[in-house]
Amino acid sequence: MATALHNLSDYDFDQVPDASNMCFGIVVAEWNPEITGALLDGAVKTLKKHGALPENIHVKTVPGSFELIYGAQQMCKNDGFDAVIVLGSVIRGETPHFDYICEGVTFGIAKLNASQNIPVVYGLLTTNDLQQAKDRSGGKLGNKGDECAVVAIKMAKF
Ligand code: RBF
Repeated sequence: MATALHNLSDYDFDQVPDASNMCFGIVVAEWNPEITGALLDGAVKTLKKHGALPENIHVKTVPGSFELIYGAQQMCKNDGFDAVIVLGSVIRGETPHFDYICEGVTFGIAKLNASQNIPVVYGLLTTNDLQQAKDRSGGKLGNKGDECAVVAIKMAKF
């Protein structure tokens, strides 16, 4: 979680394993594209910074965050991947829909982590407004995409 004291893009470079032999799947939601596009840029840039080859980073889009669960599950079936990252942005609206989507995606991704053979990294921004999402997708609190890339490399190594 990003806080005033923790920037999502801050980490110890030397603590991250070499990713040059790793293969990653990324599933990105199309809702709030300004945010999810920035999350994707951060994740890809950080994977490459640690040696991942462009041809070993496979990106697929899904309509909304709720579809991240199915997208990740399909990617887990691909034997070649070492980790899957899901990226989405859910912004609170006037109805309880926000809570249902967030809970559904969180539960779905948690279930995949307990049932699949590779890690699925949870890159879902759940914010009260657009500004909070901007702050966490390359703004003043860093980029959740960077954090997810680092987690994916570490968990792939695990
Ligand atoms: N998907 C997102 O990724 N982010 C959102 O903020 C978001 N808000 C939604 C609000 C409403 C009222 C509805 C009906 C859907 C929303 N979705 C959002 C889409 C959702 O994740 C999913 O794609 C659709 O519900 C179809 O399964």
